Amino acid sequence: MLGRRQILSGLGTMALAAMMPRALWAASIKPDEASALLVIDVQNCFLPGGSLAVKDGEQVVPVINRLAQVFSNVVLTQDWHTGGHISFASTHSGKKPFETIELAYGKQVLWPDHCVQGTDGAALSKDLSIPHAGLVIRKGFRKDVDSYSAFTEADGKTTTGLAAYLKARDIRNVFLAGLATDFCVAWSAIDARKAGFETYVIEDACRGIDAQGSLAKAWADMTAAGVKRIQSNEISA
Ligand code: VGL
Ligand code: ZN
Repeated sequence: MLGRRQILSGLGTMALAAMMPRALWAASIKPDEASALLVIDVQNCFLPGGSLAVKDGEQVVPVINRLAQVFSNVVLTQDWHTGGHISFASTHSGKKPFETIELAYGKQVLWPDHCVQGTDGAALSKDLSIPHAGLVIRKGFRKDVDSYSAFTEADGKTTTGLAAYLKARDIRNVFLAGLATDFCVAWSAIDARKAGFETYVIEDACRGIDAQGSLAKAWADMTAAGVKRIQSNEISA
């Protein structure tokens, strides 16, 4: 049974919590050896001046650089397409960027040419400062299959090997940041859940493309999959 004193002090804590600025209560997640930060596609093509620039994309870089310092396990991803890739509008006659087509594996949004293997556009941002990152995983490198997800290609079955890598290193918690929230971050987060990881998307460390409501839909899909939506100030060493 709770005594009167405990009930009163409990109420006091609740009242205090209601009054405190959120930032003071927020810092509650401490990444450990079983946690990894996945930095998704912080590449020139998705940054200002790039062929598929995400609005305010450059703003994620300082947030990610700061976050990375509290993770001993960091994986970077790189969208890495062939020339003439199936996801490029220019590959399909009469098609324009942001239109969709039906492929054998389902609906494919068509994009401007981006992240072609070995080009400057495909390079990771030079402003990223994460020298301790242990792995760079490339995806979407087969001409006829896209891969928003860092875990599984768009055919729904070909693995990148990332889940096995993380499990072999006893990682259980995956935190995601990068570009774009509604495509590569969301698909990676949902696949991380499917692979059994506790999964957190750090909202202010991501920016979205938001084509035809895709950002709201992505958050709804992520929430339904059990992905947790957090802010960078909730993470501390
Ligand atoms: C991405 C569209 C096409 C992403 C990659 O990184 O979110 N979006 N390729
Ligand atoms: Zn791509």
